Amino acid sequence: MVQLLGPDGTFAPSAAAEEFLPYFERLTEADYRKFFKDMVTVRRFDTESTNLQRQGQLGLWVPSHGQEGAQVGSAYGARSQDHVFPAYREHAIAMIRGVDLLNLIKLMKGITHGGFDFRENNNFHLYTLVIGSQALHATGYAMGIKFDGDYATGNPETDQAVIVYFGDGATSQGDVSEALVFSASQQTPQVFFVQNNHWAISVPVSVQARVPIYRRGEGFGVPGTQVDGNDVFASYAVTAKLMDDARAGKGPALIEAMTYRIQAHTTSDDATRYRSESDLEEWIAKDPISRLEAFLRDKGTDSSFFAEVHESAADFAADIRNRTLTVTNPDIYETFDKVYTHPHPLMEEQKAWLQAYEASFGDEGGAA
Ligand SMILES: Cc1ncc(C[n+]2csc(CCOP(=O)(O)OP(=O)(O)O)c2C)c(N)n1
Ligand SMILES: [Mg+2]
Repeated sequence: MVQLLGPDGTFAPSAAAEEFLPYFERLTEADYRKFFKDMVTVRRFDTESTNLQRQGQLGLWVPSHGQEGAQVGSAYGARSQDHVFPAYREHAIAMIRGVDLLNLIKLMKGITHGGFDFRENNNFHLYTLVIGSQALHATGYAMGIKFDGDYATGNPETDQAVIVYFGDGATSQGDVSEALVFSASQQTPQVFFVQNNHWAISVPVSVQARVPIYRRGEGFGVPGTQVDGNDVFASYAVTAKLMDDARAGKGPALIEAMTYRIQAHTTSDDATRYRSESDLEEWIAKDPISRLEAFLRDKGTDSSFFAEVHESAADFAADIRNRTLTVTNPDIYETFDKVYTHPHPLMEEQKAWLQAYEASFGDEGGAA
């Protein structure tokens, strides 16, 4: 496993980390601090969103608590021209790509179909709740990049690659297998990033995979690398290298980031029914934020830095809360306008039917 930072924050690269070290060495003190700030901010946002769900503001929330190391590191491993295909708990990656996180809130409030266009959001694509289907979207997109010749030209500023995120459970889906087959045979410029958080709702990863997940790629011809997903530096270095390789035309790669889902699967799940307290404690001890904090403190980072980060994260969460409370429901007729990209006669017909039905109630008000 590739690891640079141990659970106690000691910098001790594992043997497997050697080929990725040059990527770590590019990072500056400012980058370390940025990684830390992003992890703290998104965890605070995640807690606020969970609270908003508990208070009846959202239909559902999907926590990312514990997975910030895998997400923040890998997000910085992609370049702005790359395309990112998330599953549904990649909040840190959305934030780093410049997505207004209120759009995620609106999605979980059930009032948009995603609410943003990837072209306006630094190539961050729509959240996908159908397990694994984004792997096919990503491979299709990467095939497009290949056919258009938008990679392997030798220009790092314009060559593109794709990164797709999914979970350990998703690796059992046919869609993911098909995406790997096509990616290998077409040698697409792409990285498959698996966050192995050890659970697919209540099903443990030991039931999903008899071999470590990073080895699953090999059978398809996609080489795999296992990384400590709670080590933000390792996640960054491995992703940055493999995305560079993909952009340069060296073919696809699979990364398995070992992490843990500290909260329940979603706010609709009760994780105490299927997992042990001792497992949880073991993983809390490997927390990605506290290990980077230990590293930074050891380097002499002033306490005021940590206080400022927590304060700004609280402000970020307060802003999300305030804006969530002002969000209004969209006009019901918009539903018909957003099924197709262009006006569609069937949608016009259905919309007219609903309008006539509503009007039939006269002044008593509509059924909707
Ligand atoms: C095609 C499909 N089947 C089943 C579900 C129900 N479902 C939602 S999340 C989930 C588990 C996914 O686990 P994993 O891929 O490990 O991702 P994680 O939520 O752990 O990040 C399942 C089975 C779904 N959303 N889509
Ligand atoms: Mg999982």
